[in-house]
Order: sequence, then structure tokens, then C-alpha cells
Amino acid sequence: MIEIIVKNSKLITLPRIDDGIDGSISAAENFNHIPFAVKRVYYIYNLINQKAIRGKHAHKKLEQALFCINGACEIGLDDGTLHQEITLDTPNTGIYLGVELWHTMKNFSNNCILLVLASDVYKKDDYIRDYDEFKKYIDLRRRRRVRGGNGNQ
Ligand code: T46
Repeated sequence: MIEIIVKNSKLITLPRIDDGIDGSISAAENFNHIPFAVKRVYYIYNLINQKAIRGKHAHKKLEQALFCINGACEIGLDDGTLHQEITLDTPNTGIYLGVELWHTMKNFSNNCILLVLASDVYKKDDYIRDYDEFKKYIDLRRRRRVRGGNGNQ
């Protein structure tokens, strides 16, 4: 059993209904299995280059849930203090990827399909693509929280 130690993340286990040799079904519902309302679905596939490293960014407001629905890949999570690598290789086990988490996706099997459920439409301004900028951003948010603000200014 994987244990998530970084902030703003947790494992999501979807129900799995098995129909024997006729296959299996897993379903995800807003605010039940997924802790937000899904506004966008996208998937990453055609991972011919197994050395590909994707992600390398954090989001300011976007929440996501990642499921490797075919094959396998490794997700790196970094909250600015703790770092961990998680292998996703089970279609009904995913990761909740909350705000302010630097993440990478790598070690893709060539049949990997990574399904992502997102809390908002694509917004370029929500990305932090520089690691030093990410560290400064989360330090500032932390200082604001300590001073008693909600960190949203
Ligand atoms: C994330 C990880 C898990 C769009 O036009 N619309 C979209 O909805 C998405 C997701 C991407 N794009 C465009 C933006 C770029 O020109 O697709 C291109 C590749 O996007 P990016 O380099 O951000 O891809 P990844 O795999 O590094 O990151 C993606 C998501 O963008 C990101 O939000 O958290 O998957």
C-alpha cells in the first residue's frame, strides 16, 4: 500500500466492478471519489519515448486526479519540503494532485495512458514552470498564512 507523505495529495481508490472474463468497470463521481467538480478531462498517450519527462511544474489553483488506465508510469511529487515517487500501474488507483505541488511524470511504459480529471479548464496563467519561482511562491503563501491571512492576496 502506497503512503502519500507530501502535502495536498492523497491516494484515490475507485470502486472496481469485475465481470469475470467480460472485463471490469471503474467509475469516478464528483465529491465522492474525486474531491472536486471535474470541469476538464484529458489524457496523455503515445509515449513512444520512454525517457520522456513531463510535468515539471506546479499549479496555483488547479486540482487534478491522475489515473494510469493502461500500462504504468511514475509520478514525482514535491511540496517544497518533501519529495516522493509513486508508481501508478493500477487503473482504479489514482493520485489526487492538489495545489502547489511540483510534479513530474516519467518512466512511462510504451502502452501507458494517463487519464487526468481537472477542476478547471486549461489556464496558462495557473502554471508555475520554474522550480525557484515555485519555492518563492510557496514560501510567500506560507508566510501569509502564518501572519493570519488566508494566503489568497
Ligand atoms: C499537469 C500534468 C499532469 C492544452 O492546450 N490544453 C490542455 O488541457 C492541456 C493539459 C495541455 N494543453 C497544451 C499546452 C501545451 O502546449 O498541451 C501542451 C502540453 O502541455 P504540458 O506541457 O503542460 O503537458 P504536461 O504533460 O507536462 O502536463 C499536463 C498538464 O498540462 C498539467 O496541467 O498537471 O499534465
